[in-house]
Amino acid sequence: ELRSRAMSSRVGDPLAAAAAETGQNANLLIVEDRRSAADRLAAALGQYHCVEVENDPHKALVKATDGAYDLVLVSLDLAGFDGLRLCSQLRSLDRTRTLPVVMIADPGDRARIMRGLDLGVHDYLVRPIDRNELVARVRTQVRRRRFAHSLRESVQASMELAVTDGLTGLHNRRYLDSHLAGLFSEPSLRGRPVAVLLLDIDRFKSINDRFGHEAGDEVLRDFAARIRAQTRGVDVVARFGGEEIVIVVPDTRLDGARQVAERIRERIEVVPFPIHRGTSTIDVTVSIGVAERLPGDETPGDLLKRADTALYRAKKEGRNRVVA
Ligand code: GH3
Ligand code: MG
Ligand code: MG
Ligand code: MG
Repeated sequence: ELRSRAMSSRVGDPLAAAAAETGQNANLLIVEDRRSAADRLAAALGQYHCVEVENDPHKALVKATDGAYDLVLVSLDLAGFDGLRLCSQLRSLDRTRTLPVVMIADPGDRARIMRGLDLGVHDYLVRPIDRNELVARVRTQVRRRRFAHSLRESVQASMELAVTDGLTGLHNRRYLDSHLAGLFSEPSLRGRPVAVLLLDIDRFKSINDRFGHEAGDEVLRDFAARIRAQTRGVDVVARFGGEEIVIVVPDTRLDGARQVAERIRERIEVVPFPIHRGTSTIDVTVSIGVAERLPGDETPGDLLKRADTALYRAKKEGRNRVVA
């Protein structure tokens, strides 16, 4: 087996970012069993990339699925093996489906080149290979892949932003609304018990007034974190409004939900909240209204309204309490 690490990884190099832009410094796998041909490819591409040569197509497939490569060059003429089969495998496996593949073919290979392109192979080169063309075609594919990756990452990031509250990191109102809508519209979920807790910090306005809006934000963040810590992964915790949080507790009746609420209420009351970056602490309490879904409920609004009524009673009865 012939290996050549023609260029070491350039992590931390100030040129690395620029290299990413220009489609350089990629990890390439060359599948070619003729040593002189492999050497020529490795020499040309090794100037710009990290190159590895593999002469066994079966091992090449395993390596490619490990995910360490940015592109695979496949010679169609391997001894006793149709390189097109490897291309086809790379295109069909989940882990390599988007991995760029470039075929290396002989002039007589037109039919197989066409079949390869049909399979979705990204590009090809015909022998004798022009060094500059090889470098340019590989660079184009590496750039395309990196662009697709960065696009996907930014789409994921903005999708996450769209359903997350910036201050607390909890789900936002939009996420909550669609989650609740699902609980009322999905046939498999409509018959299941579900409870909601509506939490509202007591006299939060006076916290802002006495200690500043920044301290109010610190309390809100800590409040959210404590609630997250007191709930399970299946519970959906969302910022409902300013200092109000909704918790959706699946497969739970009123009694179970009341216990969850009481545990949270106590957790807020007993442990003081640090403010001004931990230089002092204040006591905070929370009022919680709890409701469970009833057979007559048709919309999330019906359920939330009962939780809101219960919260209103908790406030009226003196705050720092749970009403179900
Ligand atoms: P209670 O609920 O006990 O009746 O009294 P309260 O003072 O908490 O009631 P109210 O709902 O009237 O006040 C909520 C306050 O929360 C008003 C608003 O200025 C403040 N607030 C809303 N969002 C934020 C925020 O993101 N950060 C800070 N610091 N304050 C916020
Ligand atoms: Mg409020
Ligand atoms: Mg209020
Ligand atoms: Mg309040």
